[in-house]
Amino acid sequence: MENFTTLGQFVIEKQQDFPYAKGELSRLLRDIGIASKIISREVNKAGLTNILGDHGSVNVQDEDVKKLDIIGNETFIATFSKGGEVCVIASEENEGIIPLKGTFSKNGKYVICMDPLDGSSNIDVNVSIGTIFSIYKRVTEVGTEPTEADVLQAGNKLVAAGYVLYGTSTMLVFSTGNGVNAFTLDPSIGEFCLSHANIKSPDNGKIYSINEGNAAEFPQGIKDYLTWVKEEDKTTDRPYTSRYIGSMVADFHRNLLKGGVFIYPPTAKSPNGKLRLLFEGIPMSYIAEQAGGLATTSTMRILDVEPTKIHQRVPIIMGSKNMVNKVLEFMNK
Ligand code: AHM
Ligand code: MG
Repeated sequence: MENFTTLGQFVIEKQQDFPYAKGELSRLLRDIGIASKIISREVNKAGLTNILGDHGSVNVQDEDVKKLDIIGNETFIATFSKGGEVCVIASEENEGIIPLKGTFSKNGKYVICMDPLDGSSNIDVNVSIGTIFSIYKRVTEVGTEPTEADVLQAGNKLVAAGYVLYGTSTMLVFSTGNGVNAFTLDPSIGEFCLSHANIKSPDNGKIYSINEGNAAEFPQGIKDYLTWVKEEDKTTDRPYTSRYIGSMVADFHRNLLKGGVFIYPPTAKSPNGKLRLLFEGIPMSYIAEQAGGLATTSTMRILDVEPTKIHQRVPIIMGSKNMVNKVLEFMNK
């Protein structure tokens, strides 16, 4: 028997560490694992849509071909709808909240916020994409209909959060508030197996990830930081290295393991940046902090921002502790 720990085994072993553990959160994480495997399968055959038919067309089996982000959204909603643990979902793909059908919407104790397929502009070119999720306890009474208040919760109320990276391997990374663990999908047995236990992000690094094409519109502090990272200086190991995939999960994951800073700043056109607080900012900040890093808007901790709108945006500076602090030094000059 090979010596590995599957996601299911890990969740059972660690159940006592989970906040509010009564088996429901464990089942919820198992459901996320199942939905991710389905999406992973679909992502792996995405290139074949050109053979089988594009979105909006009919494939050779006479079936409508759906866009992968729609498949991702429907897969997660359907999986949570069967589980019974969730009362309401907010998804980047839907304008408003999605109360689950039947008695679940009244009796489910948990709330999900998710971006089912982030970085979707990368699908067509076979580049890594991801799923991002957050889990909260509901704030409305169990037994009543959930409301928007259930999804508009600050990150400091999170019960768990994480992401799935569909890369060279498929990897599920999550935290329930006791550090960060990563599970890699072994396709030969169809299981997520623990591959990176208790991930700690290096305090220092030399990777910076930002869409520098927008530099003309960045705040002066970010412009100055970008000049600084390119200067030559042996004592601080500069110049730094620029890496930007344009897929937040992939950019974040690389920086988490290697040390780096991910920045999506405000621009003149988008004063709050592009990324969404509920679906991207909060869950990724939670993982960053749980791994020993930092995540800030430049003026406050992202996990302390009180959401007022489902699709609210937030400026983001996140990653290795000392690198984030260095960016802040420039922002506060
Ligand atoms: P999406 O939710 O529409 O996929 O957009 C989010 C993506 C992130 O994955 C990525 O970090 C960012 O958009 C890249 O944006 P840009 O192309 O402006 O650099
Ligand atoms: Mg997104």
